Amino acid sequence: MANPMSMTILVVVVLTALAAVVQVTEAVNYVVGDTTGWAVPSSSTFYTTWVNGKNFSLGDVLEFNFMTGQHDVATVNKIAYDACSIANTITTVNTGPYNYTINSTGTHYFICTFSSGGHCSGGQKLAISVGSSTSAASPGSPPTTPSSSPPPPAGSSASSLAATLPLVFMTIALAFFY
Ligand SMILES: [Cu+2]
Repeated sequence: MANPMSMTILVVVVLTALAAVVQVTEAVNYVVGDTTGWAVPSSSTFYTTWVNGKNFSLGDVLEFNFMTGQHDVATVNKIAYDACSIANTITTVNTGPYNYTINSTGTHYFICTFSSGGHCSGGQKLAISVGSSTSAASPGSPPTTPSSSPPPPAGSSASSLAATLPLVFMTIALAFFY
């Protein structure tokens, strides 16, 4: 018969296992431009390059690091993004650093409106594509090509479960032996 101490250990281990599984779906925090931050980059393709290989999801956070008064972060549509037009911004944040939480799918466009769009023209512009799942197609790839779809993601959550479940069962067994 399990004694109170064993039950306590059991509860702790089960909660720890659950926490490990939940952690897999935790939001990712991206520092835009990494150490460059949110600035006029040395190359106009800098932020396009920064985006490459990243898989943005709902709930992830984009951290725009900039000095208040030197840059801003404006959300715009594709037309304004392409043209670096500052006439029709959707939202503008003037205070840095700014944490933007991704709350919708689709493509999100950001520019700096400083210098009448000159910062944007210099490359201070960011476009990210947000899929509804982790297996979302990369931006620009045709959506209807099932033959090229990747194998079902052997997700980290599955492997995490596989790693933690034996631990849980072992503890349950121990709890009954002691
Ligand atoms: Cu700027």
